[in-house]
Amino acid sequence: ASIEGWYDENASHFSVADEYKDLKGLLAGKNLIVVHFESLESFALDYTWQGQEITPNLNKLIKNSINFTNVREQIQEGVSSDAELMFNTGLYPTQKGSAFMSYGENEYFGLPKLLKNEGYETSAIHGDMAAFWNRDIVYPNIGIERYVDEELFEDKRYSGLGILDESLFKQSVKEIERSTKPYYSYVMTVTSHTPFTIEEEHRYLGIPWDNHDAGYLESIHYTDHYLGEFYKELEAKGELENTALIVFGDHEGVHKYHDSNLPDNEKKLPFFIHIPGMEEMEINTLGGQVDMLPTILYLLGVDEDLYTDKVMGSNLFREGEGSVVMATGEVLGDPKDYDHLFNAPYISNLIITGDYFRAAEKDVDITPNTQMVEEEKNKSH
Ligand code: GP9
Repeated sequence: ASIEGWYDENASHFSVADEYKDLKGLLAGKNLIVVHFESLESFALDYTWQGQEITPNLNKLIKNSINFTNVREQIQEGVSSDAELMFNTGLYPTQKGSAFMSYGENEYFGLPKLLKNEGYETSAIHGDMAAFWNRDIVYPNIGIERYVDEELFEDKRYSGLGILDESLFKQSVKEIERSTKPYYSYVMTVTSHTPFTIEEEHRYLGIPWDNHDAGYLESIHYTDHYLGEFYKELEAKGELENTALIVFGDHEGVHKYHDSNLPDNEKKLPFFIHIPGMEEMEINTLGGQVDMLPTILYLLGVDEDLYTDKVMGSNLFREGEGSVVMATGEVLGDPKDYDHLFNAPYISNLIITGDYFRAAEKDVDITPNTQMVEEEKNKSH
């Protein structure tokens, strides 16, 4: 068995159910704005505090979106950087440490790189130090040409880990306006980062601060509020006419770091693609973060030959109920190709640690994992 063989087997994960065949190319040529939303969990979209929605703006956007409602967290120790890795490269995180930190110089397939080759202007905007998670090294390698880090922000008001998301979104409008169309703009929020100690003046829901979960809910609500302002401003400037807005939660927040009284989240993360004016469509296929990229590539109408030997997930428009391998190695769903899926994070680890896409030798043997597959199957069956 080899990595190439694994990719060949994975081809069936890209075949699309008949009802979704006409969606191919829906995003072709559009500007893409991606909001990587820090610590956003799915339960928060449905949750209310004394009748107030936590995420009224996300909920409104979803009404004109393709909404993937069964996507599970797959990050490892690289946390937010693993979410970026999966979204932009379609690889699973390394099993130890962070791929961004340890393998930042690798040759990567990247959504921004692919779009750049098609004439897109590509940028990332994040209110933190450029070197955090080694982003200043990794970004050029995945095709992000311009990285607007905290140094370049006009309004440098801090909260917690980085610059306030109010400032991030204002800065992002400016960056988007100055970008040549078509563009790919990756906007990364930070205010809803643990430990959720958002200042009183930014707590708009009025949840008593001695409520154990107030910090999480208030900080998510705060970022949602300015995402709503961001959207309005882009709309007013005519920037949304040929644009799709993609939003996803990078990893769990309140359930990851705290004992919480909030509803169980089952490791679900929001992921939706908003196109102004479209009718809401819900896709409930079980999947993970690594499936976001193949799904987007399908919607972009990219020729499959350009990515089926590089990205590792499944197209979420596939037939059937889907399946996912979690960071723990547990497989959810009932895949016909259990071994193939179980092996995926292990294969990805070989790809990243061996800099597979740069290496001339593609015939990498993957047999040592067979024993692990057997052990895991015995545990779960
Ligand atoms: C840091 C931010 C948060 O810049 O992206 O990272 P995390 O601690 O969630 O990995």
